[in-house]
Amino acid sequence: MISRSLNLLAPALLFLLSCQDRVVEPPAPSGPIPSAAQVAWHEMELNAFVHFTTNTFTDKEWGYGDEDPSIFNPTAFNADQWVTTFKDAGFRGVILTCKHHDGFCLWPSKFTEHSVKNSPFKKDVVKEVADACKRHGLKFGIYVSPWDRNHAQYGSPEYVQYYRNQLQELFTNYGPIFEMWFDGANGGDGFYGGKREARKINGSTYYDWPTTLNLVREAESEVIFFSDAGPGVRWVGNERGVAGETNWNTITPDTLFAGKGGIENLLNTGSENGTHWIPAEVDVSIRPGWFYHAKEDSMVKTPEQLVEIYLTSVGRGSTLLLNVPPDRRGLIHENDVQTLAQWRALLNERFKTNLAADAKVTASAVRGDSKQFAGENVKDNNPETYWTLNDSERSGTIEFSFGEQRLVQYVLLQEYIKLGQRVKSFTIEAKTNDGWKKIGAGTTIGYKRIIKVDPVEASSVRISINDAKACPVISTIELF
Ligand code: FUL
Repeated sequence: MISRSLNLLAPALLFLLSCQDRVVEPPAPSGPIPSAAQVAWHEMELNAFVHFTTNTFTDKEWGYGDEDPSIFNPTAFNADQWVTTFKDAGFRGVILTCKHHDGFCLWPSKFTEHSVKNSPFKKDVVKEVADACKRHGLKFGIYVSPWDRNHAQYGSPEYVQYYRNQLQELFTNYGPIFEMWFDGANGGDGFYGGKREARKINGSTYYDWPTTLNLVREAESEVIFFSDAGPGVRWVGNERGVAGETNWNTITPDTLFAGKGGIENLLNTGSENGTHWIPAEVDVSIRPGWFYHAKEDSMVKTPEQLVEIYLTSVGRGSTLLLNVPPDRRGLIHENDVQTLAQWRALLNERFKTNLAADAKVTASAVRGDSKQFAGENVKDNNPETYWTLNDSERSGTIEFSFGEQRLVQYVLLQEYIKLGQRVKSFTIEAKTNDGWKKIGAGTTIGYKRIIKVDPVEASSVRISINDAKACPVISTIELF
């Protein structure tokens, strides 16, 4: 009898022992994965864009490049005021138009006379802003327009050399530079460039981007290149502040290039089976224009509009690049300062109490039944730990019980993107007094997904991952 029980117990004991000893391997990466610099870029979430040049003084959006530098005179210029305004709003970086299409340089470039050095202002705006960013702990990035309406040789190989010289000047003297933004305006096939006359260039070949990027990388190996097509981050396909509801960080860039038209929808959603990790960046202005115009003082977006933009950008796995243009004094206008502060207060208020933090977590399954991959990991504030399943599993549920009724309005989810973007479909349900109710759903998650659910009093919330490219790997879930 005793030996029979022992016979029965032995396998169970052996199983328990082997569970303790067994090392459960983490999932292998699925598809393209981000570089360390791209992960750091995702984590920034909010950056400020600054459009400032002669246009600020001529009331234009696209200068012709024939402006007299004497008009550039921001008499109360204060880069600390810009950067502290941005910092208080929660921005982590600033990208400055060092040169827009008018070709006017905000730094005293030795390669042109069309710059601050010939203005009454004289100061080096790029240095002022880069230094203010350092003082206040924000990263600094640059926008240097390839299209230059001032340069006489625009359209010829000499201009490309000029453009590269300027990049070298900037990367050598103003680093570290976290992101370089080159826009596609007048860069595509069949577009026209030059002062006030038509000058045809073929953007896909003229700029010879690979050579330029290699040059820049010699000075700043980790810099993130923004363009329609990447290679670091891609344009989101519109200037309204809206990333695709389905938003893959992956895309196949083979046939894409800066300035190529007709690819907006593709850029907006990315492709599930894209060959490269090139996430979308959402650039949008706080005002109708990119540059400051006094007539737009009353048209600054409201704090609520900015919350919506936050949800359709950061809340859809993108980074928001919000343009806030300084005025002719060289200051961020009072209306913009106010709306940014109110926006920050709204975000702090709406995402204040994370109900998941104290909830009891139950996962339908856990990879190798190992604690290392348990559901609890999604609420431990450690972005390096996650809940995941066995390799063959594409779906699973995780439930949060509060022990009492709580008002739920937002659900925040994060994938562990270092192992690739995986989730294709998910559903959110809440346990109300009338039983379980579906309160939200979505497709992709990526770095971050925030779903505004139908507000509901619930004692539990259940998130079901319905489908994924590989076993789902979820690093964070928060409920507000
Ligand atoms: C575009 C430019 O033409 C606009 O003036 C602005 O700089 C925007 C962010 O990019 O390509």
